[in-house]
Amino acid sequence: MLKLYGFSLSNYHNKVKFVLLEHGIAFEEVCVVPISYKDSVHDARSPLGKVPFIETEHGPLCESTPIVEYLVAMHPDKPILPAEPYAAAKQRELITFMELHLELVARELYPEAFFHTDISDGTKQRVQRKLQRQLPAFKQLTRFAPYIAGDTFTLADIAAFVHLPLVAQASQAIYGTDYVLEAGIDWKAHVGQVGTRPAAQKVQADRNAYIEAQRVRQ
Ligand SMILES: N[C@@H](CCC(=O)N[C@@H](CS)C(=O)NCC(=O)O)C(=O)O
Repeated sequence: MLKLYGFSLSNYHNKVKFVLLEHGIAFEEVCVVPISYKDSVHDARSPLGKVPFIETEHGPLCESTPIVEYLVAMHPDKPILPAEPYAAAKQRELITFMELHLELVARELYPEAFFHTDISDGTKQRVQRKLQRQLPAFKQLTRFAPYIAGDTFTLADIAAFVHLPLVAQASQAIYGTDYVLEAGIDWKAHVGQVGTRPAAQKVQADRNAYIEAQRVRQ
């Protein structure tokens, strides 16, 4: 059976986990936290020590995008992505845009926004400029009616569900303004809509349990 390595706080881990749950693909989840993982051994399964990574019948695989693409190819019976090439490419476009131009940018804020570790003013200014330009650009690609690309739930909604709240909460914490909302993206309504799905609820419940366990430990 496929093994998914990562932890329930990780948005990239949760993207893959959501896909697996949503499409009823059997998997075993193995809890691996990046820092302790990096400290332990150099592991060719994920050489940068990032999560998620998977173990398959064919071998290991890291990076959430090729992992999802592998699932698409391995499960042609499951509608993870549309069969029509342009429709599938439009979903990949949204996901790439979110991850490259929003999440990866906002990620520089996370140490201070979420983990009590200061970041420099220079970083804050640089990230602010990018988010204020790139969020309105992203908005132009979306519909949110009610799903990100229209009236149908897609893979891009799974990515939005795990990534957009972090971008929004990080900008709120650092700048006092939710730049996602400011760009006209009602991410809370979207999270509410997607959050009705059993797979989303499982991902969210596991995430909350992880946060609670960390809180108790401190
Ligand atoms: N591009 C990677 C990003 C994965 C990623 O950044 N994962 C975070 C957790 S959300 C991580 O492992 N961080 C630890 C590190 O970068 O050392 C993917 O799509 O899988």
